[in-house]
Amino acid sequence: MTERVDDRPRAPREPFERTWAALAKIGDRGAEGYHRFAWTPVDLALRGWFQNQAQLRGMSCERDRNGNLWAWWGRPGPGAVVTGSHLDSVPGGGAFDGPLGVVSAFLAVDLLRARGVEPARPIAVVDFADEEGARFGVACVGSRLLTGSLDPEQARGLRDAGGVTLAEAMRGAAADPAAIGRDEQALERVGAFVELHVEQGRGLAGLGAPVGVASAIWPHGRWRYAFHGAADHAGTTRLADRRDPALPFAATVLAAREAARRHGGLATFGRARIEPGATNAVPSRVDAWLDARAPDTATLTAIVDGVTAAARAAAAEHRVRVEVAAESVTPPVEFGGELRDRIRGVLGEVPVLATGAGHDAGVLAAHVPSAMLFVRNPTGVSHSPAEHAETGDCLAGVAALAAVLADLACR
Ligand code: HGY
Ligand code: MN
Ligand code: MN
Ligand code: MN
Repeated sequence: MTERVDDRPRAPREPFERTWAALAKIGDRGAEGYHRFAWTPVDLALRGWFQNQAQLRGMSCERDRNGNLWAWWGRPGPGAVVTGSHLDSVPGGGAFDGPLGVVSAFLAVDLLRARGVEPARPIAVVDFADEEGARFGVACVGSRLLTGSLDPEQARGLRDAGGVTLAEAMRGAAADPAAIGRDEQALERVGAFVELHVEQGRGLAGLGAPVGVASAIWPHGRWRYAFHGAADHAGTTRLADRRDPALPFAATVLAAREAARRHGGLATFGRARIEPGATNAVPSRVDAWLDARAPDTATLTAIVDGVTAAARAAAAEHRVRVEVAAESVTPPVEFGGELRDRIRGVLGEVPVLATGAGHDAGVLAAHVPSAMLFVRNPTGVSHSPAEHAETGDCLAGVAALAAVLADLACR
């Protein structure tokens, strides 16, 4: 595939590498990847990095009632052009998912300033809190609370694996959980939101392009399957006498793969908890979480219904009770309209790609004009320490983002 020449001036390499290096150390467990979870000491270190980046640029920095950080070039006010992403990760995550969007935003500001650009509207760099939902189970907490698409009471009660609630975790970080909820003032300021993100897939690699524009986010969600059986001795309980919840769980994992294959979507059980977790006991309970995604809502529903039917049948077969609950469901997002066309006008003929990955831009899109830029990921691997993007492509992403911000903030 011939490399598509992107003749836009590249961003300088050294500032990118310097900014990146300071951030990359935080929450890095080497071969185990990144562990950056909401309201933990690592999160506070990430927030410290963000505030320092803002300070270095003379940008005012504020934390909104939901824990999102905003760095302002110009007085915060309506019609702002907002860019950024998130700094948290999944357990064992990669370096780029989230941070690339925040680092690129700061460096795009540098590039505009170096060119003497004087925006006619405020520009803000944002770090959305808890996008991955790795600690409390719900994705995009900061942007969902900001837009009023997550109930504050429900959010306060979310618990992590150790039983700590989001409210307790926020208090532990000197944030006030009583204040969380829709933030009209913050939302009114956002004239447009553009999120740059490493592509979580191989679309751009296959097209030989360093940068692309998002067309849509697939509908997707998270469902909890709780299998209730009966604890018993692993060494004395006959097979016929067992009510082992691990068996319907295992059948449901295989059924999810089959449902996704049959309907043309994706289904993953990436997280499960077997209790009491004794090697020599038949478990009493298995909690498992399904992540399902599909090109359209009907297909997503067909997959989840298929998985649920299989779970119920397998539970009945093993005299186990199963409860199924949706934990967060995201409708399809179209990044269409005037903003995407305007961005393509600025960037020229760059590829337009859909994605199955959720993003804060997907949450904001229902409330303010939103768009996404993707940067090539050579292998497409993400949510893994192996996630990667070449520095040259990252610099092309910064240059593209700077061109888009200049167009949106100066016209
Ligand atoms: O799960 C997702 O799709 C996103 O990476 N948070
Ligand atoms: Mn992610
Ligand atoms: Mn992300
Ligand atoms: Mn995301």
